[in-house]
Amino acid sequence: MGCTVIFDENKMLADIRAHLGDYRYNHSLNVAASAKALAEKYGGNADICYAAGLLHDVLKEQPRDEALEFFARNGIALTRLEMNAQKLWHAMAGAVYIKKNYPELPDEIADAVRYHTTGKADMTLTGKILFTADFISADRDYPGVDDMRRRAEDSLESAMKEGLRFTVFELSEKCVPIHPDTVDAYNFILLNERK
Ligand code: DGI
Ligand code: FE
Ligand code: FE
Repeated sequence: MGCTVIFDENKMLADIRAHLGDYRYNHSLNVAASAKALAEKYGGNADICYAAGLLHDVLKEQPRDEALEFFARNGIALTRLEMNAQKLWHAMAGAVYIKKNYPELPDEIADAVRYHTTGKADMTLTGKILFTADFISADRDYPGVDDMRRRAEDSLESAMKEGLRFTVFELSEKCVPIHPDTVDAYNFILLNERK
């Protein structure tokens, strides 16, 4: 009772299966496995991190029109930058979706999903674990993934610092706007580094 998470894995699996193609479905299973392993290593709640991994991209394939309607229906106002950065929508919409459809799950799951793409300053342990798991899951195969996996063995902060540095670098190289939460996440890590 009390501290037990009401955790229906089959409900989540059926839900993401219905929303996602094979590629993104498998990615979600892999992120869930990585998030669980990181939780075990860093003292997080393995069930909560696993659930966050399963659900983190649930609305990644939502069509543009549906996403805009979903925001309007749920009273979510997008900033001008967010309106122009469709890649950020699935994190914002996913968090609202989880709150509505999984009232039995703790709020930190929806919160971790909300910030899994941008990060933010001073994230929860679950948030850091999900953010890192998304970079190192078994399906990831980008130049530098081995370095990210080594960093994740060392500390979540080391992996997040590199992930955020990489994101800021890539976006700025393509002249894509950087969300204030991404900048806040990056600065927070640098300013709180143990020297
Ligand atoms: O959903 P995934 O592909 O698994 O990964 P994700 O949710 O981390 O999304 C990564 C994408 O989000 C990537 O194409 C870059 C984009 N992104 C991340 N931070 C920002 C951003 N896009 C903008 N415009 N601004 C950001 O700060
Ligand atoms: Fe995502
Ligand atoms: Fe993802």
